[in-house]
Amino acid sequence: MSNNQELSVIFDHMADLYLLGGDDADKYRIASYRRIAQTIKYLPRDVAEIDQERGLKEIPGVGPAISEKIHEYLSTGKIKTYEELKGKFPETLLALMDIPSLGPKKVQLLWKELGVVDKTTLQKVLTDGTAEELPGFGKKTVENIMQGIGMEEKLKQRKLLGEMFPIEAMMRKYLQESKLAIQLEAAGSFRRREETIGDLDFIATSKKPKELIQYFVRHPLTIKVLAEGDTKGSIIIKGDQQIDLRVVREDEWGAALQYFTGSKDHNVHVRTLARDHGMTINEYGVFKLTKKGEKGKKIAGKTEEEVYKALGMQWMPPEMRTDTGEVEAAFKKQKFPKLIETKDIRGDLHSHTTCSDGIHTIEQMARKADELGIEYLALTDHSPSLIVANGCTPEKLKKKHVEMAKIQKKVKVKLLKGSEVDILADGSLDYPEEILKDFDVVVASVHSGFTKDNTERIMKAMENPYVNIIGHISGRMIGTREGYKIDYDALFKKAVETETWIEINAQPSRQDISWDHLRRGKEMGVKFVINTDSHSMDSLWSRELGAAIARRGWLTKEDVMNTLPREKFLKALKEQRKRKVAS
Ligand code: DGT
Ligand code: CA
Ligand code: CA
Ligand code: ZN
Repeated sequence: MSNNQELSVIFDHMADLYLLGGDDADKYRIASYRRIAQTIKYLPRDVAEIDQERGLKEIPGVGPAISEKIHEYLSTGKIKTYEELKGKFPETLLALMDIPSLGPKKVQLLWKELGVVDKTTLQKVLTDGTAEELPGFGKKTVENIMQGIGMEEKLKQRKLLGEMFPIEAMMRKYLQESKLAIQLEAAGSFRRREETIGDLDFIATSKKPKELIQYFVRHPLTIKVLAEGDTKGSIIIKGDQQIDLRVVREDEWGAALQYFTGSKDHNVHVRTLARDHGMTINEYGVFKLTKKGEKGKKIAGKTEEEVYKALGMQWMPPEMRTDTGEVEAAFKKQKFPKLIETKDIRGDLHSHTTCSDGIHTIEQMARKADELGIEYLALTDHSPSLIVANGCTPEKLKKKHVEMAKIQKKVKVKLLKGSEVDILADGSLDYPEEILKDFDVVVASVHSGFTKDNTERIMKAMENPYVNIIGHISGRMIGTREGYKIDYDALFKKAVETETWIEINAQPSRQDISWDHLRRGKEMGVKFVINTDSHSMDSLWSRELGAAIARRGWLTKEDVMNTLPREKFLKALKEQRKRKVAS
């Protein structure tokens, strides 16, 4: 899969390099490189496989020029145009553009005016005050860039959970195909569905551990073997992803899986409580402690359920192992909620089409939804004030709705007329009432004012009777932008009062609202919806990511409105509107 990761980076860099050269004339090309970078990153299968089976034309956005470049990469490992572009600039310059708040324009200025070529020279001009003097810079800009450097360093060695899904699936499939693994699972942060993931930790059982390790380290995408032992292998694959594999004994499978799933804090807490109850636990099993406090008889290890049970606890889904109360609850045999699953999600209430900044048409989105079994899909293009996102004017909306009615006859998914309407600075909405009225679903979101506290602004939007949902509540972008300030409790209270639903935005870099606010919201009575905020049909799968966020927040099907079957959901939507208008 990591041909995909690497190609995605290459296309993104090519767009950066054209911009860096000041090649604004090449807007079209730049946009198409950006688009293809996004598409490839989340493709469920490796481009090489797609190429062999059905051809690259299958991939949306791939025309002859891009197709040629991908072929070149697949056969030579390089793209000549890319190498030439890189040759025009200092080698270290490219990395600077990955720093949040530092786009090609700023990098170009820093380079040409102040001779900045890498992080060291950058740090220097940021701290000695010279950068501040550049046109378009200033104290605030400099501060933002410094913050950006910190964020980038934190994220550098980690990938977003959404980016890890295809990599994990690719490796799991490869290992399964060997027929050497009996049990197999990716443990660690991936199994817990953390927001970002460092390395992948596979655990397996096998009759032939050594052969399995040998097979593993010889994966075609391996670029470096870090370890190759009898029971443990560790590799780095293309795209700089570390993957570990441990082969354990069958009677130790549960203990190993539990141990390597973590979290570390969860494990430490479990071990402390085990000691208090005369037991000890490690990656090989659960053991009774002798009178002297030494490790005695082994009492469990084969399955995870058995391990927890021996400790006097009930088993819990890995997403809950955050050491935020689940350990005590499991000891007290408190009943855990039955967590929501991906298959429970029936509809998607936030998506974009070519009417605003989406890259696929209404028909393409609808057909993909059919393929994925999505029962209802709201096409919520941006409102006009969002110029960067090519917002939908009232005229464009009219055309869009006519087109939707036409497509609706050809597809199964129920298409809902929707909008992601901008919440303006004063909390009012970017469409007047006559237009809002006509939508089936209105998602209201903030897209500006990132340095302010936006609590009041969002509360005011919740009071608007036509707002069904608040989109991406904090505005954060993982690794590149902190969210603006908000008072979660105040917003939850208002959401319940005004009967406004809160979105769990499942875009891989957003994951917004973040999971750690969900339990509080649920306790206060908030209802949630899981949305993909897709800007392409290739993102509609990410409700799986939405389910993961919800599971980390202990949500059940009942907490999430779009688990309702179509008719019930449409009814709930109408009733919500009726009550909101009446109050
Ligand atoms: P990552 O890779 O940074 O995204 O996070 P993890 O959680 O996957 O961490 P990793 O790969 O270092 O270790 C995998 C699991 O192994 C971790 O979740 C818990 C367990 N583990 C690792 N080191 C320790 C340790 O020193 N003590 C305990 N109790 N568990 C550990
Ligand atoms: Ca890990
Ligand atoms: Ca590891
Ligand atoms: Zn938005």
